[in-house]
Amino acid sequence: MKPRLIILSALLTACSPSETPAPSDISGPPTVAEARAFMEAVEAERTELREVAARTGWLAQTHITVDTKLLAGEADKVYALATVDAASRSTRFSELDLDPDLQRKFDALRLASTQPPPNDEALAGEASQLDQELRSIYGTGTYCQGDECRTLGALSDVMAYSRDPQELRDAWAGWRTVSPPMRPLYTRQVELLNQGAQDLGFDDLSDLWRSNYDMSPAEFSADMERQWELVKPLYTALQCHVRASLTEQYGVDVVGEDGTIPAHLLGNMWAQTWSNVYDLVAPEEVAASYDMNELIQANFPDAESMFKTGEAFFVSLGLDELPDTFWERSQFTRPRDRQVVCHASAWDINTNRDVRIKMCTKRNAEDFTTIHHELGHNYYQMAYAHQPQLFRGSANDGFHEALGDTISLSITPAYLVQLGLLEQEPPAEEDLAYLLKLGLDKIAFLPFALVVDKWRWQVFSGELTEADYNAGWWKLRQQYQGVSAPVARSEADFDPGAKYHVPAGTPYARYFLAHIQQFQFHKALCDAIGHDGPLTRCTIFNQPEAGERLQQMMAMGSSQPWQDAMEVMTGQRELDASAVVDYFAPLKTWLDEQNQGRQCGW
Ligand code: X8Z
Ligand code: ZN
Repeated sequence: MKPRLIILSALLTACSPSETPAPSDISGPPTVAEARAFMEAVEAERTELREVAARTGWLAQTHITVDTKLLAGEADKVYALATVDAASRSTRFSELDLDPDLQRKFDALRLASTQPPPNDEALAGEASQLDQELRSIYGTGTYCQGDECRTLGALSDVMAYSRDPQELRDAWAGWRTVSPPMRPLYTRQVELLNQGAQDLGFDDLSDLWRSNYDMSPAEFSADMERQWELVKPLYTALQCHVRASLTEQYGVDVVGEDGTIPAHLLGNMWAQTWSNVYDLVAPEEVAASYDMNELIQANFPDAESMFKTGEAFFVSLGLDELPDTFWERSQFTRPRDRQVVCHASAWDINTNRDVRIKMCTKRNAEDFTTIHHELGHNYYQMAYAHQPQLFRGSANDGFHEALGDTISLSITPAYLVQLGLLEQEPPAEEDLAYLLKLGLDKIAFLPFALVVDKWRWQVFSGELTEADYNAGWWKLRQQYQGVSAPVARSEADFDPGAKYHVPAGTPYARYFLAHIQQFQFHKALCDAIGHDGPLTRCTIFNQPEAGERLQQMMAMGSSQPWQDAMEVMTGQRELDASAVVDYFAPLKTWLDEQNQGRQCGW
């Protein structure tokens, strides 16, 4: 069918009942053959509806208007309703003894929607429009003073480069004026999606989200906590040194004395990655001889050239070039003439290699890394496109997020030399600088990732109610990150909403997993190519053997438990944060020396 006809037919489906057989059509007890036919019909329907939802979603996010939101919401509703409806009808087969492959599809169907609406046309419509509205408030949000309005992009630049605490505080608080209107919408969305999760037999949405890891939700939460305990000493040491350095820079009056770091001083709008304050925390003896931002500025004339270099890395591993349509249809920079959702994302519109990236790329180090992150998504999507519909996904959602980051861990000085960005590899003494810079991003990120979903798990389970949304957020920020609000907060604020993934409804535990998995993957690939010496100096650039391993894992999609995919990649079957601890061991030694005589902790 031509795409135009698919769109028409899918929108018509909005007004007509689903075509898969309803249980009432069927007489007699369920059979395995019937279950198989049911699943085939479900997968066919999902393939079609998903493409329409992806196309309208792309349009709504790259051109936010009343109409695009409406159409995207409608397509999304049809797709989500079809999913929950099929899942509820699939219970007819739950007592059957199905082969593991088919059983896995039925399990996947129940978990397929991370935002499941109630199985009701009107309520599902409401949920989809709320979703569009929340995304749009975030995407179009600006902070205005008089006639001058600043976007998140402009405010983020202040957070990254300004060293004036007053200016930083203003940008920090300014962005958080965007989210309070989300609060009632979010509260209603939680109600609706919890009902949707309950319709599918889960306790609530937290139970559903945590059920997607080939283990029980309780086991998953316990594993997250266990991994956190492993890296906590490393984080505490980093937080302590950074805090002391920031106190030297800004003084006790600004930093305070309770052991936490005010969230506006860390170089990032959410204090989730800290490498932008590298210059403030690195003493002269660990100074780097090059500045990645400057290298990017000097060597890449535009965003597209940064993407080309990213693609070349994947191609050097033996993977395919990106299709022409990628270059024609992607959005690499912020358009001047319309409103878009700037938060970077990678899309697979269909299984016919129509993959795209939507980004408002800036020519800096952070976005160079993000490009590799996003390309990782697209390469993963192309690798599992041949799988049946319900297995078109990563082994678990952390794998998807880890893929491109794993490649980024290979952006070493040696690789920069090969690219011609650096003349020669810096001496071994500079390894510490590299490690500190990376640690400021990767180690600092871990407790932040925990906070975002611990907050939502509490909200979904009812442990945290609307009356305490903001207080609950800051309690977790304080507890895990040792970070505090620089400006008085109250329940008139809705600070979780100022982080993209909350209004967008994207689960966040995946990034916590990814920040561990990528170090496991990096080590395994470096071992596989016979790398000798510190892992900080290993790059898999130009190593097709590493590419083959990645491809083999990606091609599995979600057809097997993630532990199997982990084994293919690493020989291990568990998530293992000791890979992070080992990678950063020299940094930990150095941090402990720096911290001697300091009062650490909060
Ligand atoms: O959202 C993203 C990607 C898209 S999946 C740009 N990331 C998280 C974030 O920005 O908060 C990547 C790392 C964490
Ligand atoms: Zn991602």
